[in-house]
Parts: sequence; structure tokens; C-alpha cells
Amino acid sequence: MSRGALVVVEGLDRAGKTTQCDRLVARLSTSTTTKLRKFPDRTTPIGIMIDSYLRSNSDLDDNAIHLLFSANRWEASSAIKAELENGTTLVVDRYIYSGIAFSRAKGLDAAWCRNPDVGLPRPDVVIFLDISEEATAGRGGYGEERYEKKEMQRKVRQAFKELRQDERDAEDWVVVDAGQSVEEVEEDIWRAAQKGIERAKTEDLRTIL
Ligand code: FDM
Repeated sequence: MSRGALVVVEGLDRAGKTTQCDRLVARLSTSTTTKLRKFPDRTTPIGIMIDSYLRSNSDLDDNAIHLLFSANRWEASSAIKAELENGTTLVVDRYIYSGIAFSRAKGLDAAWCRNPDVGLPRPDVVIFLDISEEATAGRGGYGEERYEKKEMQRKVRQAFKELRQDERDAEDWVVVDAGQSVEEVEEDIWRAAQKGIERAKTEDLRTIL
């Protein structure tokens, strides 16, 4: 039995990640054991602090919240590795790239932002749902949380663009046009996910460099 694939879905707020991750999990589940994970995981003690910050119920230094987001991934890392080894494919809604992009958008140093996540399991594929900040601003629920402001989202989109060019993991990224219909986006994501699934069949799990 080969290991499960680590499939990460990234994008701006309201890009459709939740809908598409649910569809991808449902579709993968017909042929393989599949589980959805989401970061931040707001259910842990660290996640509760993050949730309070995102709802603007508490304030934290930009560096401190960055480290909490990373710690929230580290606390799941052993479970993630065990699940993958057991053959479970994981669809992960946001991962280290959101961590770096959102903190970069606030002006934190790129290398400093990446460092706390070095050593975490590396995705077999990173599917980026690309959409303009103008398009997401018109979608339901926009503006409810701390970062849902056009100027911030513009900077985050730019930071994601820089990340996709980082030679340490540029080969992992697949960009999907999230401005298409839900069904078209689903098809593109399905095709992109196969890249990760194929990798998991032949390669060991890698770590973030
Ligand atoms: N976010 C998410 C970060 O700033 N850093 C991170 O490491 C992660 C995983 O938190 F605005 C931001 C991105 C988004 C918010 O939103 C969480 P959702 O709606 O729970 O995905």
C-alpha cells in the first residue's frame, strides 16, 4: 500500500476553497480514504487564540500571531504524518503558504516568515485558486474577519505570486482560475490533485526546506 497524498489548497479569502475542498474530498473518497484538514485549526488551545485574533476580539503582535499560526500546524504535524503513512490522503485547506503570504502582506521579512515552518511535511501538490481581490470582495460573507479588506487581499495575492516563484517548491504549485464556474474549477482541481496522488505513489513524503 502506498502512502496517502498531501494535497494543499490555497487562495485568497472567499476564493471558494471551502466548497472546492469539500467537493475534492467527496470525489477522492470514492476510491481512497480521504480526510479534510483546515488551517487554522480553531479547535485547539492555540487555535482558540487565533480565532479570537481573527474575529478582532484580541490584539497580538504581528510576529507573535505568525508564530501561533505555525505552532498550530506543528501541533498537527505528527497526526498528519501518521495519517499519510496509513494511506489516508489529506486535503488541506490552507497551509504554510497562507502563513507566509498574510504575514508578508503586513511587511514581515520573507525568510523570517518561512523559518518556523521549515521541517513540516511538504505538500505533494499545492493548488492555488487564483481570483482577483475585486471578484472576491463581491462574494457572500466578505469583510467579516480581520484580513478581509481589499488592500490587504491585494498584498496577499502579490505575496502568493512571489511564493510560487520560490525555487524551493515552485514545482509543487498548480494555479487554477477560480473565476470560472464551480464545476469548471472542480474539474481543474481534480486534474491538479492527480499530480500529488501520482507523486505519493512513487516518492517518500518530503519536508519543507
Ligand atoms: N491565515 C491563515 C494566516 O494569516 N496565517 C496562516 O498561517 C493561516 C493558515 O487566517 F484570513 C489567515 C488567512 C485567513 C484567516 O481564514 C483564516 P479561514 O477563513 O479560516 O480560512
